[in-house]
Amino acid sequence: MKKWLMSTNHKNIGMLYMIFALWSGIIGSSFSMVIRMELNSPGMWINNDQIYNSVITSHAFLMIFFMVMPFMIGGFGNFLIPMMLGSPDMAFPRMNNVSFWLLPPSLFLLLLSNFLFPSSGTGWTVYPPLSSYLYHSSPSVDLTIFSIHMTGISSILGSLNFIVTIFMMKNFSLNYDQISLFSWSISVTVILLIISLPVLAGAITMLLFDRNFNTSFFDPMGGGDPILYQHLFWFFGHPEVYILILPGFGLISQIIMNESGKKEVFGNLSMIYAMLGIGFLGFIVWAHHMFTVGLDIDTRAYFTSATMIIAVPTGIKVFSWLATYHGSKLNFNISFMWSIGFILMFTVGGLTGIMLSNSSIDIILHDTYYVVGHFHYVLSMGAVFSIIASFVHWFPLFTGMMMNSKWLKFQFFMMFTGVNLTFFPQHFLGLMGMPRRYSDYPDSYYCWNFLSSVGSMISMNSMLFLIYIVYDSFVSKRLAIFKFSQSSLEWLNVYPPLNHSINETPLILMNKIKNILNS
Ligand code: HAS
Ligand code: CU
Repeated sequence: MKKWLMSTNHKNIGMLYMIFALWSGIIGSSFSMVIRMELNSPGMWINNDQIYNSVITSHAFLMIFFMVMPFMIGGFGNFLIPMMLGSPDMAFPRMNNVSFWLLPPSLFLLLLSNFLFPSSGTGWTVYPPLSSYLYHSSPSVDLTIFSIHMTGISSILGSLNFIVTIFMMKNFSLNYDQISLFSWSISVTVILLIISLPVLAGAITMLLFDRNFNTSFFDPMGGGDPILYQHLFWFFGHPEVYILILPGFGLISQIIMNESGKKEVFGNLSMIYAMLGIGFLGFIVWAHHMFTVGLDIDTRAYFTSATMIIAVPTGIKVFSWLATYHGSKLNFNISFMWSIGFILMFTVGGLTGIMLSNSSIDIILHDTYYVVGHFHYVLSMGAVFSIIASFVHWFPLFTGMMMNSKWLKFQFFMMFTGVNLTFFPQHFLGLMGMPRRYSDYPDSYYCWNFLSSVGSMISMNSMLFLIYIVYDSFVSKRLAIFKFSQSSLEWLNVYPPLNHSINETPLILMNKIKNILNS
């Protein structure tokens, strides 16, 4: 056990990340259920706005930093990328272990911040003056800041590891345009992380100094400026949302390539350029989160136009996925269903993003539930769908087991219904003027809020069902029938044929898969 926890093997570390992300996801979803219970009907159940705001803050931090990022980058990235590149392991295996082990103490600090009063009710943006000492006088915000510092260090170390691995340790027979789209998506993601995270670290350190050491970076009383914090935060924050979705794009590309039976995704090279384009554009649009702070009209015109341009590379990706499926013989299996669900729902979220990018419209919709609807379509139905899609897709490879495919299909439709019922009504609430981050509302918002809460219960139950399906696959010991097409075998195994570090894996049945592969 101890050997496994201290392992430097990329598959063991990938497993640790996935298990960690699963637990954080369970805590994060529990917080979301508290939110939906509070908003189920008018009136206050929690009866304390500070606690309500701390719940939404913890929900966001847990889902972003402790669920989506560890699952996609740490979990799938570690497990799959060395295999896809044909390298024996990550470039810095011991640093890899350190990256992982920075996360549990970081999670601990974040959760600990909830036990102080007032707890951190700042939202994930941690804007001053709300987050300043005056309005959050306990050490809770300091704990949150330390927690973000630690995940930040973890992400930077992980990013350096991936960038060196992908560009220095790929098999020499592969050109850069031949490495898998998932490897490319992780490369772009980690570059975004390396550029944007230090800016966040700077901002929260300045905030820490404002809170504890009498500086006034963000305090007008001492000549500072709270808007400066918003610029620094969103210079990180906008690239961060692409950090959350780009690995998902890569994962979905692998699945679609596999399920279509084609050798490559349609427009493989333009897919790479589209990701690079999204990554670059992501750095020059940050003020679309700040249209209401009093930017002048030219600045708003610039940020509106620049933001809208992102629809072009994203459209290239969406249409290329559809073109890959076009003309292929589809078998409606579970990987296919999740991938189509991803494309449809992510596009809905993307289009509402284009609505919000219009600064004049955003002045009305900013800080309403319309924004919440937007980002849950791209996150809960984009990022999370790509995680679940890949989880069910790669599960046989990871564990050697098969899940019950009929149950999985039912679970997909349950989840699909649940999340849409949860988040589609939130657009209506936003258009009606319901603000985000409030724990109570007038009766006129009751109907859509009630439906949203019902939807959240359906999706929560479907996730519990998925956990049961995983449990069932282990106890019934349904041996994996190898289901990957030749094209994905080439990406995964040909360079060299699965002969690396296989014996160190904790997954007992991996060797059986290896035999099937080599036969
Ligand atoms: Fe976003 C707020 C705009 C993508 C996540 N976003 C958020 C927040 C999060 C988030 C978490 O401009 C809230 C942060 C907070 O706590 O305050 N977002 C966009 C745009 C895109 C976009 C333009 N967002 C994402 C992704 C996310 C994410 C991806 C995470 C995974 N977002 C905004 C804006 C706000 C915002 C405003 C601030 C709102 C406010 O007031 O606070 C784009 O990347 C989306 C591109 C994708 C598509 C769909 C596929 C493209 C096709 C091509 C044809 C489409 C065309 C467009 C030509 C566009 C199919 C035609 C237009 C029509 C409307 C028909
Ligand atoms: Cu943004």
